[in-house]
Amino acid sequence: MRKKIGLLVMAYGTPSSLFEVESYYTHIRHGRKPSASQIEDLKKRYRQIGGISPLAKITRNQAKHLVLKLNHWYDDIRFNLYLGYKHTYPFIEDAVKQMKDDGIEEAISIILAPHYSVYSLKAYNDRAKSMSDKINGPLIHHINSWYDEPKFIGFWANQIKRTQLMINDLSKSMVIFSAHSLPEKILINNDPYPEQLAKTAELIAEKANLKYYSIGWQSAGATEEPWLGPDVQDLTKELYRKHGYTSFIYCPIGFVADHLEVLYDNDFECKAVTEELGVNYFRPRMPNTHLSFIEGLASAVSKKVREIN
Ligand code: FEC
Repeated sequence: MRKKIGLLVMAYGTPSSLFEVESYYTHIRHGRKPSASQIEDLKKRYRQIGGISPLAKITRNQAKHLVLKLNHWYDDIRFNLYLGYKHTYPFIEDAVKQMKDDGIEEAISIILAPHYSVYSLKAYNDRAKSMSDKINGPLIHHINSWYDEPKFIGFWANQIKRTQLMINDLSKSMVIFSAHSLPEKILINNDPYPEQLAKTAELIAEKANLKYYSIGWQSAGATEEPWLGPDVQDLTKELYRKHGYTSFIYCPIGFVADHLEVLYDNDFECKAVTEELGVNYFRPRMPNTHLSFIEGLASAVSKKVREIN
């Protein structure tokens, strides 16, 4: 008989309609209600990308593809999928409770974001753990990060090579790798986030034979405190001013799906910068449910399976 293991897939979550934007935004801000103009600004961004984010559907499909792949790989384990979101229903806690109700005793968790930070991914794991502690199980084995998974690296390297085919003068092109910015205070305790992003970029660059590339941060919050920089938009202007690049390839490698932060912050805001400079904007497709990416996630899970057996 196959051993039953819970597969807890955790992801950011998105509002299912513009009506939910206020409660979603309030949740992101740890219960502090945003001002009317902040809410309107966020709704405006969702409208700009078509009303709602495609993220919910993509996340569900990513999780389904992952569990199918794992159940295909293993004939002695049966993975049962549970999806829990950080900022919307069903929350991480709901998914842990559901596992318990379904009699799951042991689970592996994976977060649909590659790079670990105390400020971001740790919160997912902490919430899952405190719920399982509260209800006395299941035992959850966390995958903390998977930023160097070869299939994930290969996915991006291939996307870059494909994009380069559309560029006439490659010597005048620049690849910008990026992830969501976080408050600079994360650096005080040697948070691994910037280092992991740099490693992902290095591995992709190596595989795509890139001699030069740049790393930037994007989507910083509108707060008083300093956030990690350089911001991708400033970086674009700076690189253009110094080197006169005529094409920019944006690779938001800290994200794994088409969603607001990519479709608006890259495809609208960064694109506007390139238009202002009169240069070409390229943004390769996101991992979404690409086979190579799903196999990268499955490989991270199988490493955890080996570790716990
Ligand atoms: O498509 C969608 O509807 C959702 C896209 C979305 C993803 C995402 C991923 C990350 N965030 C991270 C950190 C922060 C910090 C703040 C923050 C704020 C927002 C807001 C929206 C939003 N985030 Fe997000 N994030 C997404 C969406 N995020 C909307 C609120 C408006 C705004 O600031 O733009 C600031 C909180 C505060 O103000 O106190 C910090 C990180 C990730 C990548 C890792 C992960 O997926 O968990 C880190 C997708």
